Amino acid sequence: MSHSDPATQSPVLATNHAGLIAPAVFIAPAVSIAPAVLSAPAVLTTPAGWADLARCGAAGPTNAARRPGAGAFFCCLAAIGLLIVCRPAWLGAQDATAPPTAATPRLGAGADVDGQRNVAAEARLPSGLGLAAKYPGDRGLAEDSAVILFEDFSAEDYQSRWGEVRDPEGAVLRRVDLPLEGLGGDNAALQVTATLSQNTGGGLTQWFQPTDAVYIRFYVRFDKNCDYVHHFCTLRANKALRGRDAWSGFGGAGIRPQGDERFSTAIEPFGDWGRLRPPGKWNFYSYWYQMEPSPDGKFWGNAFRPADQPLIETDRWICVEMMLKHNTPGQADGEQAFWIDGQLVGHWIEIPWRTSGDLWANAFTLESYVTDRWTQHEQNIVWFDQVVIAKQYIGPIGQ
Ligand SMILES: [Ca+2]
Repeated sequence: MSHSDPATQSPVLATNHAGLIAPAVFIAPAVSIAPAVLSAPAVLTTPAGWADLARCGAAGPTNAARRPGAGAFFCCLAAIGLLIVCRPAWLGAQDATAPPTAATPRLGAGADVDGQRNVAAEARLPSGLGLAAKYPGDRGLAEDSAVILFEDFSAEDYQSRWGEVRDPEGAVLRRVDLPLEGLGGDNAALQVTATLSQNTGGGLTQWFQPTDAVYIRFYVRFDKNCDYVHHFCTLRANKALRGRDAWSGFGGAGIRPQGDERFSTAIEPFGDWGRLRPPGKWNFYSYWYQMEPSPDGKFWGNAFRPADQPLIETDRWICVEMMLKHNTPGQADGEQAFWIDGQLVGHWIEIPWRTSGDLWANAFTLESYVTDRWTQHEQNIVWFDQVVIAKQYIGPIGQ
């Protein structure tokens, strides 16, 4: 569920603090390559880090006064520390949490919690059947030149096709026999079981060769007893496909991104802080360099929610598709959209995702991350299937 509770942060951030594991290779779809990994240092420049530095600087003179002969040295050190902490404009430093100034004019707008800027009704994008309609049961879809990644969980070693697997104690992810009920395809699906007393759920992440407009389609089925879900399926922009920079888009919960560092958007169930029947209604939860601050002054994901949406149904397969179009650096011409069962439900334009043409959405995480304080059920099960990343609108499975 999307919200601004500092007590419940992204699992990825926790992973970062514990020590990053980054993929050393880009793994092409449908090609199994053992994921060689390397450790990357967890060096994060965050406002919290700056605050720590400020506290150290303030302590300097006090300590110096207790050490004859060292006073001048520590005074100089404190002065340098204060300059770094204050970061005056002539140093050229940027404050990651400061709102845009006259020097960095705001492009576009922030959150859209009541769907005022949703242009889905204008039907600027396709809907209904799409690329997948040419491949009944998704058979052969993986070979289409527009497809970047295809995963139907038909292979027992499906995890080898993903760059990162989060499966605590091996108790979360399970390949199960659960047909798509008349939609065709194979019978295998991915079950994600989050157990409150044991884990926060889990999922899969894959890095992929980026494209200007990226479409991601998956089928999801919420168990009838599935409670609120905190975070769901996220598309992230990282500075690179491999090594340490492949993780620049992860973590950073509550922090406004730099425009050349990361942006992200997640399609998630929104439970309205326990007010909607679980799992809630669909919304986007997005981070970008000109996002709006939350009432607590931090930068939690900005929500994009269509008005008048029905509650998400449980106990049936739902076709979810999301699209992100990159902006031209310096212009607010980026977009995002999502479809439910082939119907365009949310579409937002004029989003300035990035400042750099080198930054691309290049990692997708398929997961069910459960931590919300409103979540009461001990076991929360979600199934996923028929995951496709493509350069064009994919649409539901064709018959
Ligand atoms: Ca399948």
